[in-house]
Amino acid sequence: MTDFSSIYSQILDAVATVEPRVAEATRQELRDQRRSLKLIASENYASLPTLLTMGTWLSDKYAEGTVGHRFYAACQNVDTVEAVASEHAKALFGAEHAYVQPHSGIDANLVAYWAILNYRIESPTLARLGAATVNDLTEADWEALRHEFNAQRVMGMSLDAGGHLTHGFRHNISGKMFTQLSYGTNPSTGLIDYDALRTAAREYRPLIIVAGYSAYPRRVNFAKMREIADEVGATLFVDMAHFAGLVAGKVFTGEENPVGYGHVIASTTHKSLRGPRGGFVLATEEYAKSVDKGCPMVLGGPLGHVMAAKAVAFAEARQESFQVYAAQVASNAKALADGLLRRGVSLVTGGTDNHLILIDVSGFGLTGRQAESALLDSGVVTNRNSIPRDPKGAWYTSGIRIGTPALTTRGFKEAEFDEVADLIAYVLKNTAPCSTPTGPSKAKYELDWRIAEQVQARADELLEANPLYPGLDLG
Ligand code: DSN
Repeated sequence: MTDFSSIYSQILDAVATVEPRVAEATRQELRDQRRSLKLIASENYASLPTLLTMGTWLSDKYAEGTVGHRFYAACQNVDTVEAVASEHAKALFGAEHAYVQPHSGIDANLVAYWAILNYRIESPTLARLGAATVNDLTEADWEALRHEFNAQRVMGMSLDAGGHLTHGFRHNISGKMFTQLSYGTNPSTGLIDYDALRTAAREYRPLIIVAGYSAYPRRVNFAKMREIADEVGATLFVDMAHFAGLVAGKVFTGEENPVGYGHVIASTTHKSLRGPRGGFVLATEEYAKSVDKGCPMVLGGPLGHVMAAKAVAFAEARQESFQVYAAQVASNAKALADGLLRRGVSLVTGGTDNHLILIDVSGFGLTGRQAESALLDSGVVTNRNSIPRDPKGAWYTSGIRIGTPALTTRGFKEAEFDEVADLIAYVLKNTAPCSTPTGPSKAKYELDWRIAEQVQARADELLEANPLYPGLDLG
């Protein structure tokens, strides 16, 4: 059996000879993660082989280009690693093409956007002008092409409905490079209203429709999204960063599986998919060549060590045990939601059918920021998040987003998540905003320290019964 304790102790001892503060912060991070109920919906715990794969000399190699077509010499080993990662990604998702170079989710989305612009705008323009590459364009043609890029329209889910910054939000480059119209959710059901989306798309005629979310607790019907995209001549781009693990683990099948419906699909590797921090893009054959232009279009040189870790994580996700894990993530989310509802906690859409839950904390008189801090004091790590049409805005918010991927990796099942629901409800019911001369504070709050300690003690019991990296002992 691999002795991870000895491996990591030696690694950290070596680091400490150069910079002890970094070695100590790394040790402390493990202690902290072991001692908290990690409910951040976008986080997980990668396997130790995946983590170890990132710490090698593959990091030292430049390899701009694609497999077998590099702008640097001596890339044979990075070629192997990238080819293996792509092969696993294609097999795992049943995709026609996989590009595993993106360094993060935002990078993956940028690759996707520029691939779509390249395929839909640049290539036809070059063909029309009889040019082989943009280098053959006159200055005037090139100027006109730049205007064409900037004139394109995108429709994505609005941030407060659960969409992501990269889906056209004005403080992200996607909101600056495209004209955009966001779609929301139905005010009474909280669900995506496909009929309203179809009507808006017919009128708006976007080049791209973005499907996907980071804070929507429900599944998406990608067949319907594709039908709408086809009707208006749009490319369907799916951002599956949050739920890639549920796709890989075959929890989302049929019309809920974006593969086969999205022309281009981008994702991170480190959320429900449980890999290293990074991104990747899947595409149909027609978009493949454009996607492969990601580096140097918007990406720096590929990270060989991270692509290697992606290959390991994809290989892990192809094992049957990953399907058991993914099913448990969804079942645990349902148990957590039911437990919260039973204890009088209000949930956006009234529940969940994916891996995440959005709690509306306004009924407790709290902002999301106060709830996030009070829970953190008690050893429960969450993040504040806007709810649809949130009157408190994106800084204070009225919501808390929680998810089950990380604690499911530790072995939590439905019964443990019911206990977690109890802890969350207990903290929220016992937290109150501080008063100020102008009314209740949006940031300051009161929570009896004895309650916080009591919750941490109950959390400790759950955490000790489900250890993180069992057998890894760093002294
Ligand atoms: N930060 C990620 C999340 O928490 O959803 C997405 O950017």
